[in-house]
Amino acid sequence: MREIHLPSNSMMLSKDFLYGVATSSFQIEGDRDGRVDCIWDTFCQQAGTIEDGTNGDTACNHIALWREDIEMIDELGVDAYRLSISWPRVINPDGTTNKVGLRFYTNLVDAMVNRGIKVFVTLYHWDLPQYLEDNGGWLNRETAYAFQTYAEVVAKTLGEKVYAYATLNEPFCSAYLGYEVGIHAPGKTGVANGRKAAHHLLLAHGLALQVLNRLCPNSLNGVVLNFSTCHSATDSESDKRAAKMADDYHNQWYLKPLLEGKYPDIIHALAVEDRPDIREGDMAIISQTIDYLGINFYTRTIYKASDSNWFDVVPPTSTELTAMGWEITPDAFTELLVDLHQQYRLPPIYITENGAAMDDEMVEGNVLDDDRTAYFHTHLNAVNNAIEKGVNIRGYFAWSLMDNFEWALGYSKRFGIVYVDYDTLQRTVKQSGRAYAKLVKSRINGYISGTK
Ligand code: GCO
Repeated sequence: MREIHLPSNSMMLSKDFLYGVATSSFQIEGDRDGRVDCIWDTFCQQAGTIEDGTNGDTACNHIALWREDIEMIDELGVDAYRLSISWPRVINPDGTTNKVGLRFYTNLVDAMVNRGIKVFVTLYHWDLPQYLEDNGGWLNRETAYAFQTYAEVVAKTLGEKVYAYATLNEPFCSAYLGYEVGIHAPGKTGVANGRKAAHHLLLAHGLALQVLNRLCPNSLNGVVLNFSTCHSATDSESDKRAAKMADDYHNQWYLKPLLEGKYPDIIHALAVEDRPDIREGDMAIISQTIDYLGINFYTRTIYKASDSNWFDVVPPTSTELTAMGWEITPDAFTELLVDLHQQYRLPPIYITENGAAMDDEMVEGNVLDDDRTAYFHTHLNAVNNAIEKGVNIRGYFAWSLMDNFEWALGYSKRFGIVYVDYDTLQRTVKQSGRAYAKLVKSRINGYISGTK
């Protein structure tokens, strides 16, 4: 069996470094009857949106099987579980709260805390209530204020039992994929829409952060961003410039406002009508201090200059790909972390997602996914390399606890360290899950000599 090894002096082998597993509400919960519709329910009903024509009606049926799932998390021995709350399971269209939905999350969090598992709650992992989308969704500034109200309900209910709150997961995906290129819900398109949605999401983050800091000052309150390092296809000046523009447009567009209160300069390259409407005070709300930054990383992206003075994606040339067709690039992970550390005054970092979809096969009750274990091995070592270069990284979450609904790709891609049989919903820990558990359990208490 393949294993995950770190250098013997790695601080990631001490219990000061936190290990967890991550999921999100729409991807695992099911039980559509227990909540109102979200934009993904609507999107799934539209022809041609989801590769395998599936939806989230049942998913992993986690709402029914949550006790078993907690048991499984506990058996893996991880320190923390990162989950998201379904906004449409908590707030009804008339503004009243869904008591059953709220009780579900209270029970879940209590059960975790009782087992000594730290809970990381994400408030928004893309499942916007459809009734808000009907009023414009993230194109409507009011949605940011509705999010603040929802955050208050959650913070009052779960309070400081939650170790860490994240306001948003990957606003890049919500804004760009959902409102600019339309491959995610709600399927809208256009630069103006994408940039407007991004601004309202960032505003929503800031407004929710105010509430979290007021009601849960002892929880860690932050946000989760995804990054793909932007590499240039060639050494030509125009391609290098294109890669830099892509980085500004896709990565820094979210981080710079949060940490420095301004958008990157590429905003000036946009037509005036495509720029977001930034009102007085917005950037101050957006750039309040966060306790931590969650970073999600999967792969790098290669760019070349486009004819229109913009940037184009170049497909990977490497043969080392995951089942998503994503290049396996652990060095780019270290590079990303070190670059961000050099560029910004970063708060403490948690790697809130990292993992790989692979073509898993269940053979006689086992999934021998050495390829996924190898991915974890190289990427955890990449994190260790960044720590050695001075980046303050406190923890790592494997994406994902179990196979689940992979958005526009439906159930066709498996990211789990636990296999889910979608006919029986039976869960089986994969070999990578055992390797991860072994690493987690091998840690020792306290300080490791030789580390900073
Ligand atoms: C994301 C989301 C997850 C995905 C995962 C794999 O990072 O896109 O947080 O919901 O399932 O990233 O694509």
